[in-house]
Amino acid sequence: MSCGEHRASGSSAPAGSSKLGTGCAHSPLWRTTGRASATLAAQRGAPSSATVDSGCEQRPAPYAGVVRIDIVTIFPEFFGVLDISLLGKARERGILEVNVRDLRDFTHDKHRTVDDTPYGGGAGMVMRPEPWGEALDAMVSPTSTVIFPSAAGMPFTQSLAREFAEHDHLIFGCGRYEGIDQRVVEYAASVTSVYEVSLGDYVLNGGEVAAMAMIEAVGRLVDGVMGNPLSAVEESHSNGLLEYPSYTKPAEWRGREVPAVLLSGNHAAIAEWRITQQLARTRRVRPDLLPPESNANSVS
Ligand code: JB8
Repeated sequence: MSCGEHRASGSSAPAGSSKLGTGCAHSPLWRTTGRASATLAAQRGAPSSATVDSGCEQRPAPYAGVVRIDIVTIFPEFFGVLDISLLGKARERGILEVNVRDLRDFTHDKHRTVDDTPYGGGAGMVMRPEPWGEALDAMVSPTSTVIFPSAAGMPFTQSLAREFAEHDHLIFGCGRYEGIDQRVVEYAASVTSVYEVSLGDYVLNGGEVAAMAMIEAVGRLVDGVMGNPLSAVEESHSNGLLEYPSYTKPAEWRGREVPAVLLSGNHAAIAEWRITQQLARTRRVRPDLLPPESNANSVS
């Protein structure tokens, strides 16, 4: 399963979501910030990347193209860190274009209300659908992918990050309180592909931190975001095993020595040692990543 297939078929979105073929009734507000848009246009005709069959599972070709990211949130200041991170440089160079939009700008009442009490009762407040509808209408197009961080969503994985990195336009809808009125998700899914995605099995106070994590995971897969565009950016999950331990100078530190094999200059032995370390570490802390038969006789 390659990311190219995902993009071509648009079939990877969860059930209930769909792509609008043509004639979107909504006026997309392309943020035509000259330079980034020019880069985007130049990249439009670029062939999509293909999967390279390297024998490893799901080893993708280097990514190409520009990814545009819109973030809708009631805490726009949360995303200021994107300016100072690794991704900040990519933004400056127009490889990534990130726009943060304040949900309250899509309200019309004096108090810029974004929440209301839940139908059916219960604790907390729910985000009203109207501002979300207006926000989506201002930025969504049939080629957009809308992502709602949600504790009730599908797990975010490296393969989902790879897939998102191939999309032209990602919209992150960051909920707060008890979440967003579910009709907003249904509406978005009637316009384009929609994903409700969970960072993991724990509960956050809102979608912002989850969106930030996903943006970092996706951003580093976009060609040119990292210093070396052809480097193996996948690291820990490139072969489905956890990473081997790393060491640097000095060779002895506080009585602890670097494993001798790493100083041997024997590259075959080093490669074998690293794989062995990966397997041992994975069996110890993440046996779920190994095929079932690998765990059949493991004691713990
Ligand atoms: C309100 O735990 B989470 C998460 C929690 C949330 C919202 C989004 C994500 C919105 N609470 O991943």
